[in-house]
Amino acid sequence: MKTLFLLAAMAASTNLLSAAGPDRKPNIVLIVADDLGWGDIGYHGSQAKTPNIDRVSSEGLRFDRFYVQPICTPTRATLMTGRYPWRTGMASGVILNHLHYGLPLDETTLAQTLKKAGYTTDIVGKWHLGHETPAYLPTERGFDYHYGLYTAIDHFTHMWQGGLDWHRNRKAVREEGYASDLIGDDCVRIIKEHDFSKSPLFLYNPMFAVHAFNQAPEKYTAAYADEKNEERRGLLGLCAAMDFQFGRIIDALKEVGQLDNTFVFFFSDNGGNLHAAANNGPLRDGKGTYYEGGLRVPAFAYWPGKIESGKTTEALAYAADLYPTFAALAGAPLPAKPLDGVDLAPVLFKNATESGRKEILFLLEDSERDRRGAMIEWPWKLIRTAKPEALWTFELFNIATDPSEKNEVSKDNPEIVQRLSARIDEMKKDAPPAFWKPGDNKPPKGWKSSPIVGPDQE
Ligand SMILES: [Ca+2]
Repeated sequence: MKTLFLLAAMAASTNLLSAAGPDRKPNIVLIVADDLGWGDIGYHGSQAKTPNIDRVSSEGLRFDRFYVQPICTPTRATLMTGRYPWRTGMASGVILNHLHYGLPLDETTLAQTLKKAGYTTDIVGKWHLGHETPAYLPTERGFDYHYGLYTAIDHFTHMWQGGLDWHRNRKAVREEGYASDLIGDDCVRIIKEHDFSKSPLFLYNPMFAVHAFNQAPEKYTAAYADEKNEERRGLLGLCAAMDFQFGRIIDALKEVGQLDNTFVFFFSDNGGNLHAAANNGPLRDGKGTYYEGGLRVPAFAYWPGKIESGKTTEALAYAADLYPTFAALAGAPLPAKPLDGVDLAPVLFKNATESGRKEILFLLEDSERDRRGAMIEWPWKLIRTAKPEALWTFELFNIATDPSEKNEVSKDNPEIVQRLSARIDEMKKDAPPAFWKPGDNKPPKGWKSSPIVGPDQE
């Protein structure tokens, strides 16, 4: 008994030393903007002013070729599993209030993996990977703590379709306040209260900014009083809120003396929504499409003293790459299922100009009614679309020389079209059917939201 106690005490003190000593594991802070367009970030020359993001990214490494899926749930599924969302049935559609599915429970989430490596794992913001049963909720998927929403909300009332979607650790909470302010407050609180001598922190902050509705308090829209389009002014206010809260997180890390021991990564979950006044700059189209405006997003990494300041990389990267990258930083074991990501460490820390990634397969809807897929095999991008009983329609672009996708060149390159199309078929041949079915974008007739979204009680 005595020996056991002694061993336990030794183990505890060893953990303490390794957490606080020179070989301590870095904190990981992952901030994900929602629907932020390529042209709505200050450093891309935008009307939107994002001074904090501009400054911090200029002191880190900007990713110029960072790709995601074109809508919310598929990108988040990619991020949490390190796997293409079509491997998990999550590539099509988003999990709306009335839908019942969630990220399959046999997937090992990024949070579970980091937890195994000794991290405290907190998520503050939007989950969007299932809310039907407690088993789907973030606190059952590797997170020690969750605050925020499961699906979508009005930024002020935190309601959606008549249901309250605002929660703290599986308890519905009614609070006053603008969602971005409350989410930012909680991130700052977590950083200030965390005992970094006991465990490194993984803070995942999927913001709800800048997602529609385009609502923002006057303090965020005041700088844009000249903007006459109300939708656009609201979006600019959301960008200001996003940037302000981002800045507070960096300041909090500095205040607690953890900035030099924290790896920060920022990206947008998909391109800007052109139906909600977003701007994707010179990129074509936006959210929900396979054009660059839907898939190529602002992204950067920041770690003072570890990542060289003032650079932009052209290395091809995809949301799935963050899983192995974070796991390697954390010294965490990878899950048994094969990942679709590459460790970005050589790009981040050794100035490698290539990530090793050669291709990315995107699938949005792959049902009997509407089939759409896209494949990047650098520098080519093939988009293929078909309606029932119809042959594929192909579009091919050289996205290295034609980033705005103005020149469709499929007719001139039939071999490339054929190769990439065959590669899509090959990659997805064992994919399970998508959970999302045609018609799922609308609730069934007569459907009413429960007063609280998800299984929570007040
Ligand atoms: Ca989104």
